[in-house]
Amino acid sequence: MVQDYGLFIGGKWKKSEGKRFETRNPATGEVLATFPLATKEELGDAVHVAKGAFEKWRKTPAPRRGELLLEAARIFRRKKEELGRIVTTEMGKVIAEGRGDVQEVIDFYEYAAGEGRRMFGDTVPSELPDKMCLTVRMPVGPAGLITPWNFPMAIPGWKSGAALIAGCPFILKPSSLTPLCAAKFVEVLDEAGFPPGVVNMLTGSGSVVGDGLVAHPDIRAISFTGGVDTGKHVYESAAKKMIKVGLELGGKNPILAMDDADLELLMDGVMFGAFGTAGQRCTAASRLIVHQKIYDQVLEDLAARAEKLRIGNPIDEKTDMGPVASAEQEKKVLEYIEIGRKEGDGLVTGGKKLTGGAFDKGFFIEPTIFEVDRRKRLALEEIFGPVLSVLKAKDFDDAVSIANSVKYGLSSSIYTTDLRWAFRAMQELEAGITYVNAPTIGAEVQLPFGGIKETGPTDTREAGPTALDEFTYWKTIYVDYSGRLQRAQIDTEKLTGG
Ligand code: UN1
Repeated sequence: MVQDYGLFIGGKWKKSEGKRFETRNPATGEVLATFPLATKEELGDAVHVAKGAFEKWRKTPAPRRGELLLEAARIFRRKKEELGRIVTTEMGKVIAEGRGDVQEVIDFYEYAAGEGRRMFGDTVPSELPDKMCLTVRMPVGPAGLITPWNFPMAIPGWKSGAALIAGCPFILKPSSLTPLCAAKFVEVLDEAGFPPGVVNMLTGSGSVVGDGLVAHPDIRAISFTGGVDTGKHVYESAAKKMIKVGLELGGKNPILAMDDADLELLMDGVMFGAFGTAGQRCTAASRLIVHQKIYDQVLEDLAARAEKLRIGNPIDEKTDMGPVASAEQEKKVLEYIEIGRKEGDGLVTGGKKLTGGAFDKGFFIEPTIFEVDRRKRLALEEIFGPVLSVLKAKDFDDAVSIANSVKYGLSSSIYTTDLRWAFRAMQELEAGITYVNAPTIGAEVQLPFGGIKETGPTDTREAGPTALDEFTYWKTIYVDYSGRLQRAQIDTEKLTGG
């Protein structure tokens, strides 16, 4: 039975006045549930409720907030299989990755809960006697979390875990391709017992809910993961309010393959990095930059490996790659394949939509590999699908210069058995993340995640200890216990005797 969901506001599911939309399985076309397009008034209600809840939530001791995060992590663990299957059914990633999506929430909630007992500030010596100086983190206020469809549990998990432990209630606006995952996500938080108004979820359009959150005076932080154009728009609007903004806007992530690389290891990494999640990760390995000495060998091995991948319904444990997430996504990827053909890129394998039988019901595209010249669009633009561009490099320096020639800077990787290349790559690759002898995907939650250049501003990082920066500001506190007026910068002679 198809369930009709409402909006989650103030700890309750509320009926909406808005029109409804359907969410579907991208492998089968089956309708999974319907959701409302929240109205402007409903957005106002949700922000009002979140603002009210902030007063109590910010005063709840952080270790107590952490206990609720741990409780949520326990429920996510108990429901991991059920939720993992929903991720796969609604978004289309293979079931092992669907489970991984949920695991990433468990990991981060446990990590963030611990932060509730740390959240370290500094104590700093004063220049005056009988005076103490310290810094503490303060929650900024209600936050808007705008999340994509490719990690429909994990990304809401990173953003909400950090907001919650910091003391900020939030309104989650999930992608309209994966509202069911978001609904299941907030159901877990509800079961964990977060106070009413701390957790809220509004489905709807970017123009009403997304823009509405960014512009609302009572929303004090925005965390957005999505495309560059929307990200820039969010950044500009948020700047008008001078609020905190976290942005993660994609990548064109390179794997550098040096002539001394372990080729088996490289092939395993490239297959997982390029075609895992059907290439629909911000961190996907979408460029393979190969040293000329091993280029022909690599190309041959790649085609053989890609052709062996089993494409099909992602719920089947044996499937290696599922569909792309939507008709729109399929159209975009096929357009890029067409651009590759027109620009004269050499098609190594794949390049077609899969049709016939069960494929006709979903959005299946062959794992596709092109030989690409470094100045062509397939070498520079994010595709967000199962399309890998292979580029030939003269040597290490040439490989690095190709790697750094794009507008993005999220993840990067080098395969080499020579320490010198590995360490130089760590220094020279322009990216927020560099892997050595591992693909560009698979970041762990206890480390900062984010990029440089047009991937996003460098002042915020999701995950890791830096996650708190998105939702807190520093307060500096001076405590003078001398019992008299002491003047910094002026009463210096008394101390020096001069
Ligand atoms: C993303 O694609 O936006 O590092 C996030 C990874 C995952 C997260 C990807 N842990 O590939």
